[in-house]
Amino acid sequence: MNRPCTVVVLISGSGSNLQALIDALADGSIPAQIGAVISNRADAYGLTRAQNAGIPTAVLDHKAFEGREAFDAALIEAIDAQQPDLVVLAGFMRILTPGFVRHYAGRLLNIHPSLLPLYKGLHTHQRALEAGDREHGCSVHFVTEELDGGPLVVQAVVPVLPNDQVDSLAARVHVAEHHIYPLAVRWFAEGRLRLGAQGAELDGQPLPPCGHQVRELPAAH
Ligand code: NHR
Ligand code: GAR
Repeated sequence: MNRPCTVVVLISGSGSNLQALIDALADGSIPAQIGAVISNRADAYGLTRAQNAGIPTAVLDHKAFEGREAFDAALIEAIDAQQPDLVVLAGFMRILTPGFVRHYAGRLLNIHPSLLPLYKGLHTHQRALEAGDREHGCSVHFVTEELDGGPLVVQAVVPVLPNDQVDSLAARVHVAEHHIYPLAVRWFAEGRLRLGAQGAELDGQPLPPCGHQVRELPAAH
């Protein structure tokens, strides 16, 4: 068997997407392992989740560095110590420099809480509610220099319900995130997903512009 795919996960907060990856990798059916979890915030609960799973952690506080270039250089050093095949942004809240993004070209994924290209940036649930959208969701994409603009891999669509508030809508999107991020990591680890010259490819075929669409999510229990 080939060497499993080593993944480094970058977080800033709760780490529920990290937990979904930990859980998805637990039974060994996905040929991947998380080599380390790195947070830019010392108080991120995701660090506790990693420690509970026996995964090494590191904290790199961006405020301790003089500018984004210096922070990203230190981040690259910490990540590359793991020799990762894949780097996963899971609620990581710092914009990355072009040099960082180029260094990990084709092996850097993000999950964003909107149906990209709608609502790049922050406060996505509020913006979807204010626009009166009937559907919202989340997107996994390869990270490029264009913020939230890299090639899409998979999107999950969820309904916006009549009485939704930011919290209720965000919770529904989170369930979907926890489904599609492990799916994308599985495809990558199995060697099925790659970034080609024209965009993301699955099994050697170009994915559609909005990526693989998921609408029927397994019922929540
Ligand atoms: N970096 C690049 N170059 N390209 C992308 O597509 C990136 C990225 C870094 C992070 C995640 C992204 C999201 O999914 C992501 C995608 C943070 C901000 C932001 O404004 C925007 C988008 C994303 C993450 N961050 C502020 C900053 O000044 C800080 C905000 C905070 O600390 O709360 O870096 O939404
Ligand atoms: C997720 O909803 C993710 O899509 C979003 O932050 C949340 C992190 O949750 N990412 C961004 O907004 C990136 N700017 P988690 O820490 O529980 O995985």
